[in-house]
Amino acid sequence: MAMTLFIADLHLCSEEPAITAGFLRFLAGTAREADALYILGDLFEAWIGDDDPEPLHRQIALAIKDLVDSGVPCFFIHGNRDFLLGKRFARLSGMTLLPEEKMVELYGRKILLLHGDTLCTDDHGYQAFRKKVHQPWLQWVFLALPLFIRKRVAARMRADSKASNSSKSMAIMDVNSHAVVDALERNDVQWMIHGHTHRPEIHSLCANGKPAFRCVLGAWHTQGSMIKVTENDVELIPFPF
Ligand code: LP5
Ligand code: MN
Repeated sequence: MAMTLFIADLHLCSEEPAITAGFLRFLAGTAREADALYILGDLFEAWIGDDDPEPLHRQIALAIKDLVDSGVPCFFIHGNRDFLLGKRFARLSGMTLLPEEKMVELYGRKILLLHGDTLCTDDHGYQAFRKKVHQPWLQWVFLALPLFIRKRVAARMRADSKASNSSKSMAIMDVNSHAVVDALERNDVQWMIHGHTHRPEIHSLCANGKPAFRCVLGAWHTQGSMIKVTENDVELIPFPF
């Protein structure tokens, strides 16, 4: 049956080989049956430039390329960890890079796709951080730095992020309901799929004066998480690695 798959928040890194193995198995198995695969951000734990020689990156790119070459197109929306993933990695992996919000129509159903961080508008600290690191000139300067310095900056940002998250409430780190309705109404759509919050769930709400649905992908910690869209259904599916 025709189906399209969505995943997000794998946070791949060399220290978590079980997640990588789970992803490689997914790419070689389940994903082959899809009409397309959408990766909605945070595929990697941290991305400091396409020139990083980390062998894991090449391994992942080639595995995605195999899927694409088998006839399954793969699309990518940046997350807050891998917003610097660029054209070189996209070319190597055969993935198509999408803008931060993308409307798709699948089997007659219109769906808004996004990473999810832009919906967390109550997290003022994060939104200020995001605005800064999304400035093209700052990214350009960062990418021109030697790799060992970029690694240190990223490690520092990760440590600061962990420290600041431990003092934030769960509510602040979740999506803001007005931001959700606003995104649905701006795009005149009843469905959205996102990740980022690591709180897998299909929420019902109201937007454009009609029922609407917010589908949240889970992070890949000890198991995988995907959303399967078919002609009849939108299903959130956890699965073992
Ligand atoms: O990532 P996670 O799950 O820990 O928490 C996120 C938010 N944190 C982040 C930061 C990333 O983890 C760091 C990733 C590094 C990537 C590679 C380096 C690229 C460098 C590029 C430079 C141009 O996204 C966290 C949210 C949480 O999700 C839930 O939504 O709360 O937000 C923060 O921790 C941010 C702090 O709250 C705010 C810190 C204030 C910073 C002020 C501006 C500093 C500007 C620095 C510019 C160099
Ligand atoms: Mn994220």
